[in-house]
Amino acid sequence: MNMSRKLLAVPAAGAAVLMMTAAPALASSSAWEGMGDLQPVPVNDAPGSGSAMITLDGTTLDFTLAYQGLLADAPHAAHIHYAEDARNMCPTAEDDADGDGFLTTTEGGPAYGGIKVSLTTEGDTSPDSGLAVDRFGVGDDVSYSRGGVEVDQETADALADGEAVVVVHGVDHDGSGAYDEGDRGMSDLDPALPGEATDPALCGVVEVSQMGGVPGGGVETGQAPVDGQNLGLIAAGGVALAAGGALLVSRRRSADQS
Ligand SMILES: [Cu+2]
Repeated sequence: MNMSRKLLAVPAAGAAVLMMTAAPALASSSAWEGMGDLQPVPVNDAPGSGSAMITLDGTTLDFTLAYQGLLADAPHAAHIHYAEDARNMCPTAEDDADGDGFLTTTEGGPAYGGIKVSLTTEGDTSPDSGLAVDRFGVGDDVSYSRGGVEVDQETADALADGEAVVVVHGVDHDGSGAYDEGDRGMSDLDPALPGEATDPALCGVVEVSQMGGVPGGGVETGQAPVDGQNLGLIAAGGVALAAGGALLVSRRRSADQS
C-alpha cells in the first residue's frame, strides 16, 4: 500500500461515521417544546391567566404550569384534554348548551375532549386523578413543574399536532370567596362537589414553539423546522455524502492503478 492511499483512508472513515450518526438522528428524534397560552374560558370569565410550558421527547412529558388570578386558597384541577372527535380548541360562548350562563366541563367537551393527562403536583397523572383536588395547585398565584410524565402515543401525537388543550378548573362564579353550591349548583363531574370547583376557568391550545434539542424532529412530525437546525444538519450530511463519494472514487482509481 502506498502512502497516498493510507492518508485517504482516514478521512473516508470519518465521513462514513458522520453519515451513520446523522441518519438515525434525522429519522428517530421527536423532541420539541411548546406552550399553551391560558386565557379565561368564555361565559365563565374567571379573572385569571397563565401558561403551560411543555417539553415532549417521544412520549415523555415535562411541564411547567403557571397561573394567576383564580380563586385564592382553593384547589384548581388541571388537565391536558383531547379527543379525536373534539374540535380541539377552547370553548366558545355557544358551548353553554343550556344557556344558563355557566359553561360546565361537560359542555366544554365538544371543544376540548376528555381528560388525557392530569397535571397533578405529584403521584398519578392518569385521567383517574382528574379530580384529585389534594394534588393540584392551590390558590391565586401558582407555578409548579414536573418531569418524566409518561403519556400515551395518542396524546403525544395530539400535542405535536396542536390539538391538545390545557384546561385549569375552578371558578368562583358568585364571588363568595369559596367553592359553594350557589346558583351554579353541584358539579356535572362529581355530585359531591360544587360546580364551581370543576367548571373550566382557563384554557389554551398547546402549540409547538420549537423543535428543540435534537435536530430532525421536524422531519418525523412533518412540522416545519423553526430554528434552522434541521436544514443545517441536512446540509452537513450532504457535504459528508459528497466527500465520501469523492473519496470512494479516488480510492477506486488508486486501486486500479496499483
Ligand atoms: Cu380538565
